[in-house]
Amino acid sequence: MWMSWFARRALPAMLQRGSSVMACRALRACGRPGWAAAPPPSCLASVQLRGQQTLVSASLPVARHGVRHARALDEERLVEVEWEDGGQSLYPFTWLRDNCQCPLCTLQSAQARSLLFSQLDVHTGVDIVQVTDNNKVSIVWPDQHTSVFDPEWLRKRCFSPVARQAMQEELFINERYYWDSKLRIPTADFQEVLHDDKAALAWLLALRRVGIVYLKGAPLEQGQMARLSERIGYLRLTFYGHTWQVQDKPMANNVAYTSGMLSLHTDYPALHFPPGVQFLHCINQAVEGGDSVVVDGFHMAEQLQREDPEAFQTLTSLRVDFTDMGTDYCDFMVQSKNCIIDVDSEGRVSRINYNNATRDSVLDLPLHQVQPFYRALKAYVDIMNRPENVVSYRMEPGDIVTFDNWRLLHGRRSYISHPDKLRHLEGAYLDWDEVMSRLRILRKSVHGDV
Ligand code: OGA
Ligand code: NM2
Ligand code: ZN
Ligand code: ZN
Repeated sequence: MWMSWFARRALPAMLQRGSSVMACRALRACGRPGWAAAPPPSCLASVQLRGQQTLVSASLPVARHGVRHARALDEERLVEVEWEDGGQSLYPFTWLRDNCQCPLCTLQSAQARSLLFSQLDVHTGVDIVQVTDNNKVSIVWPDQHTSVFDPEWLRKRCFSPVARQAMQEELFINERYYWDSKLRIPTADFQEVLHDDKAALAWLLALRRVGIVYLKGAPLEQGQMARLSERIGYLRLTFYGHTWQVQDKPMANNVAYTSGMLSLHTDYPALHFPPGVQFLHCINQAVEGGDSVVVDGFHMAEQLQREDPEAFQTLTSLRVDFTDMGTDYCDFMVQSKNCIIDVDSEGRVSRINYNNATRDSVLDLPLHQVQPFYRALKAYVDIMNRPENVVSYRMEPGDIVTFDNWRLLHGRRSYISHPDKLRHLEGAYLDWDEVMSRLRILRKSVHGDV
């Protein structure tokens, strides 16, 4: 009882160091990962307790609701379903015919539509709409084809704005907890994440909502990135390899492969589709230097929009050239054009693309936009470098950091290189589609819903 209250209420507080309330958006999410009660000593916060309620079932009503009545509204070409609880849903004729679940229209083994679009009459009427004895909605179409719809299936697909929003949140888990320097990075045990579905679910939920999760207790040898990726699906191959070794290398093909400082960046904006998720495993840390820094790029973008709307407008509209060329396991000449801040069709920040090292000297802008661009980028970089926004941590051998490479900017302090004891991180990329796929499967197996 207390635990589930805690699991639902404690997340935002547990993520903060100190007591002041940070600008934190979207705390209305229904599902919350579980969080350990004992505050960890440093900037890390434990994630997930075994056996604890980790996710309050989806935001949709778990509708065992029956159908009271169903009828065709012929003028509007809609079927109206009245639910036992008094609510109503409307479904367009065409959509219902398109989504007939019978074995002729649906390949059930793949849960895929086998009805061809050319077979669909997008102006179809209906002959008969009725509620069957076992409380399903049955529709006879003008060609006498019959469709039978399960009430729960229908209810989830209700077209009302509230139901659509709930379904989208359930599918994509888009609500995010924004953070600043007071964040205590959610932390889990590497072995538990590999072997326990509840721990893996809590890991991926926190990765989605917070954007960063620390895993401790990994073996001190290469190969752990591949194991962790297999827990999800497959990793993202790039020109740097399936996994890549961050070390001080002679004739480095990337600034990351030196002992220099890396200012806050996202990885690989030189690609038009940069990797969504990044894993870094510390195998060896430098004796001096090499500490890590991260910021919440979405939170910083929101701050920029508030403080300097013109700069925000510039960074969300001007496309900047990025370049990456060299040789790794093969040679490459990569070019991209990305906005520093991507927004979706509703104006919400969806991805940050910024690595100062790979920002091209080719800048495809008319002269009068060059200085405004630099001014705008400086405004954004200045905000992200404010001490109140930056979280610092130091990776020790056996530590893994997993983070949202579309949202966070990360960096490292320079370090002193010892050739006989090289600082060594192994890294890997994944994409959000594969991570979200595993998240949905784990949610289903752990909670038995959706
Ligand atoms: C990188 C990187 C971080 C580190 O390789 O892109 O950000 O701590 N490395 O070396
Ligand atoms: N590494 C770490 O954008 C970048 O070049 C990030 C990529 C070399 C795979 C660094
Ligand atoms: Zn059918
Ligand atoms: Zn990086």
